[in-house]
Amino acid sequence: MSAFSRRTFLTVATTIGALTFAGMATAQVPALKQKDTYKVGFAQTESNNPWRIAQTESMKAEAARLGYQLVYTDAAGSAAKQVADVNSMIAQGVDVIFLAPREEKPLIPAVMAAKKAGIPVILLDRSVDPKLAKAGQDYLTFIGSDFVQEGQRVAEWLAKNAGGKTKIIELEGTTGSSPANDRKKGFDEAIKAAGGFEIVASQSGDFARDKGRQVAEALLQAHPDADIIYAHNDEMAIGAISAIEAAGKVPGKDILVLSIDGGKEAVGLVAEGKIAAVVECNPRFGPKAFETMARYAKGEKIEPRVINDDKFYDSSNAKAELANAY
Ligand code: GYE
Repeated sequence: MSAFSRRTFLTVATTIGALTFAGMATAQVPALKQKDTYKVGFAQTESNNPWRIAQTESMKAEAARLGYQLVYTDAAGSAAKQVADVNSMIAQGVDVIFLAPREEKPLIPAVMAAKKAGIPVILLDRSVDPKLAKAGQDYLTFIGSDFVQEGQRVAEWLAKNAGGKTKIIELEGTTGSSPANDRKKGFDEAIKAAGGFEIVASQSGDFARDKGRQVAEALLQAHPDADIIYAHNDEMAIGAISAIEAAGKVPGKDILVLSIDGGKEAVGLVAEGKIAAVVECNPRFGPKAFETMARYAKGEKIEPRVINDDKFYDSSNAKAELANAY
């Protein structure tokens, strides 16, 4: 190669390199313009419990306060419908999509389709598989609670207050959802580290009251010596209380029940002594969701996770906090 052609080769190679890099740079979250008003999508996963209803109300109220048009869909517990809902929002040309992905993997195609269509996605309350889609690249950010920490807080309470009870039935949330995965991880690791406890059974009740009741009933029969039930949400804990009572036992005395969410009914049950403790999972997303969107439109760099603060309820504060619970 002559000196000239080597230089030409190097120039061409550098140009190709720069183009490749530019190509990768466009593989970023689509931009959002600053505008007076927006058409915004909110793809809800289901509406079968007070937590979901509080979240939807918070999103609708904030959109209305800002005067934005909200395209709202409810996937009714079906990941496949939720993917279709997001595709329909893309077709309607929304500016942003707020997505509460029902499960970690099946919603990946929806995230990628929105990105391809140039619409930024903000994940609300549940996340997607971090190996398949990344914050700041495929979607803007995840806004929600630290689920691992929620599980840890339940375990820490038990380590201090279980009073000799040790045999745990765990009622898991929706299989493949990030809160079920992380609430299990946080709890199981912390309870193991605490020592002296045994998880005698762990099964999904799909975050639903009646499923929780059925699963608790079967597991209490299989493990009559179980004296603690840890439910990944209030609904399953309330179902478990029915199962405990149907088995002729007293919740709060024979069996300690603990849960996550902190809705009014559950906080009331803490005040009554039927639930021992609840970690709140804050459902009031509206203000933070729309503020994050506005910060992005202004050109601010958005952190990959925006974490909500959660309260904790037990017999020491449940009565006083009841009025503030959702
Ligand atoms: O705990 C549960 C709901 O994703 C954090 O989903 C949310 C969970 C919440 O259906 O009750």
